[in-house]
Amino acid sequence: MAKIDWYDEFVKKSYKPKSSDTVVLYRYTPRKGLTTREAIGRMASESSAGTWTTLARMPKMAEKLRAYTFSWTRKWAKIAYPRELFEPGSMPCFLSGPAGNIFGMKAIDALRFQDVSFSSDFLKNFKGPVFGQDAIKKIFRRKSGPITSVVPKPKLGFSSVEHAGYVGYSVWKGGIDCVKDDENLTDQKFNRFATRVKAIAKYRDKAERETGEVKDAFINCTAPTLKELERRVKLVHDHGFRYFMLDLVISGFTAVGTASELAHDHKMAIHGHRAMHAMFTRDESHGMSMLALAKLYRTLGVDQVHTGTVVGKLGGDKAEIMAMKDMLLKNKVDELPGLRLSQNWGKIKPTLPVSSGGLHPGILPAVFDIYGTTDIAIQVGGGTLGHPHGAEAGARAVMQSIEAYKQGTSLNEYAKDHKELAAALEKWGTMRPV
Ligand code: CAP
Ligand code: MG
Repeated sequence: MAKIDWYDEFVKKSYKPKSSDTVVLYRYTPRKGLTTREAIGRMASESSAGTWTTLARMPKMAEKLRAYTFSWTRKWAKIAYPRELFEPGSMPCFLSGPAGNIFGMKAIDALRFQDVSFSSDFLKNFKGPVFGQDAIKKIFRRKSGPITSVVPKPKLGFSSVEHAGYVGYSVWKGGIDCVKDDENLTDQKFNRFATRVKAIAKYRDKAERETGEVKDAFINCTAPTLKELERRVKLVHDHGFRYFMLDLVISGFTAVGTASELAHDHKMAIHGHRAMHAMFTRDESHGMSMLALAKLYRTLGVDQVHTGTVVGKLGGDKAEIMAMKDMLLKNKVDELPGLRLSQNWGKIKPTLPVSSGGLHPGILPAVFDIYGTTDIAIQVGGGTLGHPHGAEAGARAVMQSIEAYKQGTSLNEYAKDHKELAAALEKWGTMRPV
């Protein structure tokens, strides 16, 4: 009988990945009745150059384009992809294979893209972030972080001028670095994008004159088309901002690539929001890990990306967050079995993790402990604007909490002669919102 499929040719225990190969770590659950080999052969085949049946004619190149599952258990599999498979510098092309059809194959009940180890050959066609962690020094002219921001709350409703004049100006005066747009604010009728950019620039200049500090904003340039994205980034740039914000997942990888080009052209930093990530990062047996997603964004050139809080209102596993922040901040990381692959970033700069979502002054120390550093970015929306004495006092309470942590003083002790922090602690204590 003629052989029908050739999946088995994609499994090779003796294969030693070449230094130019890209390796992906998958967690997989084969369909009942299928052997491990049948499952992992399908994964390597369908995500590289194979198909479901043998073929009448094979091009010469086919052999070179073959991926191999070279290491596996019944739960984890590593697949090596040759460099020739991918268009240099194209994240969409890369994802179309290892993150493509295999996720829908009947043979695999569940599949998770846990991490990828990019070769230096793959990375050389990506520029990475313009600033990354250097933003602390180069943009804000400080020796250490965190970079602080506040999102107007409620999420939507403020006019452009209230957004800039009430929230922006008040929190800048209270010591915060940036006002940040919420993810679902783009260019609505009640708060037009262009008017907001102008108003934020005006109040930024006033706050900078009055405080003598550098102030900026994460203005959401997420747009319906790439042309409009470009137009919005240009407007933000022309108003003297050093940052712009992009909602990464919903905008798509081509948009992130485009944004990175714009950031390099204009010498700007990208604040990366991640709305929609939890649709596919949350289920630990299927989808893609947040760690892997964040790695794609560092590669593409996002200067700071939301990574979670552990103690705030949104999900996020502590071990994964700790593994992810090292992956984002370090130049080289080692493998952590079942969680992370090793990565050497070469010349690609770090990406700053952003901790946000249900934070308030009472739990900031816990966040810094988890991240092991204050050189990250934090966003405290409700936990600033819900302060009993208003936005500026709320901002002061956040800054006081940071200062106490840096001095190694307990919040309760510090609050004795810092009334804004005392009022915040009275309202929220160290509660962990759910
Ligand atoms: C936080 C926030 C952010 C989330 C996003 C919100 O506001 O503006 O969008 O942090 O989640 O809309 O919830 P608060 P993540 O400070 O008032 O909670 O950072 O996990 O991507
Ligand atoms: Mg938000």
